[in-house]
Amino acid sequence: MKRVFSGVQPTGNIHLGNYLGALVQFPELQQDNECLYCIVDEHAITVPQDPKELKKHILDVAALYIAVGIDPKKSIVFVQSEVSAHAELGWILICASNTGELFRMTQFKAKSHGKESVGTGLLTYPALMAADILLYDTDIVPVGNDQKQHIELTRDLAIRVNNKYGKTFVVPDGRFLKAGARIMALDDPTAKMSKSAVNEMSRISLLDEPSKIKKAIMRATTDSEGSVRFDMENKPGISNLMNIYSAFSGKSLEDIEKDYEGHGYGDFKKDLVELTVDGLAPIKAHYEEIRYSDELVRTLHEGAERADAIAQKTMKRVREKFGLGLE
Ligand code: ATP
Ligand code: LTN
Repeated sequence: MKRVFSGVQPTGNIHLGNYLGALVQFPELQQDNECLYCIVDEHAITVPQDPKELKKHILDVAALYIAVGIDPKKSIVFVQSEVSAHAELGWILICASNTGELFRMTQFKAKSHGKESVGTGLLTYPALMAADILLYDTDIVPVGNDQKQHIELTRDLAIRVNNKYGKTFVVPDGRFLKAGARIMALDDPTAKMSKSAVNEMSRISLLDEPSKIKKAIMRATTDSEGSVRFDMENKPGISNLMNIYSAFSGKSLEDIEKDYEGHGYGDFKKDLVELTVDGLAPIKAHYEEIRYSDELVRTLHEGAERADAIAQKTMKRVREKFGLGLE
């Protein structure tokens, strides 16, 4: 059995990018693997957060995890800050990393761009992400494409520590999907769909009403050519919508092109609205049942206990290898 680990930040409404890039992979992996799915609240505070909102968003993400099909009896679902070993190993891996490699991360460059000053956590964040993954001897990390560079750094750190101190960590692999790995903003297909974009019409959140989904898709930026053809470079708008269509329908891009030969964008978009609304409806219905049940918090406590038991074993090994603490 392989070990799987992934995390989502409790920083706002989970959108189609998060879902089709990462979350959609989570339930299918739990059949044949031992999975840990984490709500990474310590990552969220790399930028300022309102404490009340953060607490609420932690439970929102937990409920969505279960609503998309994660079974907390099979997988371990937990909150990062409830297992103190994340922060502990995070520090050790900060010490194992160089400032140069952290300054090179494109996410750091993007988030610090044009700002006079940013929090240090924004720079050291990939070492904490590496700690999340390496703590559990993870083999597979299902994520969106934007995390590729962070997974590479995690691998580099694992290999570096193993070379210096002897075999300490498992070297993990990222798992990226074809259609959903990089969903772009609906109003600007050159930018990643994001929780933080100002324009609500740039994204579809998993809990959006059908009327909002319809509006956002019908208004989505396309081009003047009018043919449903995949060409990310020259036709990024329609290509992005085709990726979403493919992810929800399971159809290949070639089949979608064939199906819409001779049709305009209007027909395609109408069908995409239906596919998206139908695809998200069961998640939304399930979410409402879970979010305010007492069971949810109990599940998270239990998850943290199970995660902590694994993490403590790794930490014992790490302290030993690094020469930390007493004999
Ligand atoms: P955002 O940019 O929307 O604020 P994020 O990337 O900062 O999100 P998370 O919520 O932690 O942070 O992301 C959870 C998962 O969603 C990660 O695996 C990430 O790779 C994936 N993801 C985020 N945005 C997209 C996107 N536009 N397309 C595909 N996958 C995405
Ligand atoms: N960095 C990720 C969230 C994240 C994560 C992880 C993903 C934190 N720790 C461990 C996979 C494994 C993001 O911003 N999307």
